[in-house]
Amino acid sequence: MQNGLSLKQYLKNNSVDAKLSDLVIETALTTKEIAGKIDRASLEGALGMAGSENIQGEDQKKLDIITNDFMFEHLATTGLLAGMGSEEVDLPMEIPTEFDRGDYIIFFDPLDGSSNIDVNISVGTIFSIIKNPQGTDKPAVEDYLSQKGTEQVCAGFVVYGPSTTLVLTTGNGVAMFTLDKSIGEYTLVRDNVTIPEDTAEFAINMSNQRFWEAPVQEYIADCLAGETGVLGKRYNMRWVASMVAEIFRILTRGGIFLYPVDERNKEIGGKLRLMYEANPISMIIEQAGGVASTGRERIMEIQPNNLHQRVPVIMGSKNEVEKVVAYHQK
Ligand code: P6P
Repeated sequence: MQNGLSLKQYLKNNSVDAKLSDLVIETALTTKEIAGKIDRASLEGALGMAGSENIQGEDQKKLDIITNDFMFEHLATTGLLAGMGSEEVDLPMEIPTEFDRGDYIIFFDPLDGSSNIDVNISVGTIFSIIKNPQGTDKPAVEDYLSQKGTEQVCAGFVVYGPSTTLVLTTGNGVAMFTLDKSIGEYTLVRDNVTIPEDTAEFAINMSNQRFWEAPVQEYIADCLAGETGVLGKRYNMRWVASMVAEIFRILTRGGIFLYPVDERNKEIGGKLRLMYEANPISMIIEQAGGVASTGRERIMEIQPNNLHQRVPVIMGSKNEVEKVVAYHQK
């Protein structure tokens, strides 16, 4: 094990609650199963469409459903959860009566960026863990939504890319673990990850430009104006269309990721979902010294009102995100 701590050792060294540590380890175990399934998908006919839609109205890939089942079926058996919420399932998922319940609720997007899976571009799993607020065996829907993102006890994501890497925070900084497939263990490769406060690299889907609100239109136009523009520097652009890949890059070399609300989706609040995309990623970004905003408010201060609610997302290098917030205040 390349001198890196195992995930279990890391959690112990950081005095993480024993039950929460067990839940993180079981979640990580499920992502190893997902990684193996993705590796073999093209060999097993698991690529392509499932022929169904999720509550988001998105056509589901076979792997969206397969990975969702992996997460639910394994985590339900751990006795560590009181319930789960998934991008792929309309309502909160209860723990089957044959299994014990625990103190936590987990939200997950089992396969983020799945539109990329058939073209062999990085995808990921994102998860957010909160305490079950009432401690009941069967949390009510309100119990899933009563806490803001600031109340998360753990957030993480896995990038299934050239390497399979877990990015994790339990509230004391951000750590990265690469899956050593020769031994099947996540191995610590970076601890106390911090995002450079400045950047000259933005990530946005430029094809939506005509639909954006004025502040984002103005900011991106100023980026494209380069050295002679008001921002006074040349910007580079990236767009992978897989949030976990963009965020991993930003954690590694800085940057700003924007999925703003636009004319087409402003009635529903934006594209990305609060509970299992924006909140967990925001916790990681903030724990790494970055900023995560809607442009008008801190994402983790939003009071949830729906399991699948959507929010605008502008996050990454502190000084750059604060510039974009200033554009919204003009
Ligand atoms: P677009 C993937 O579907 C996702 O939820 C994020 O991972 C990604 O950043 C975004 O949507 C891509 O959206 O409109 O470029 O396909």
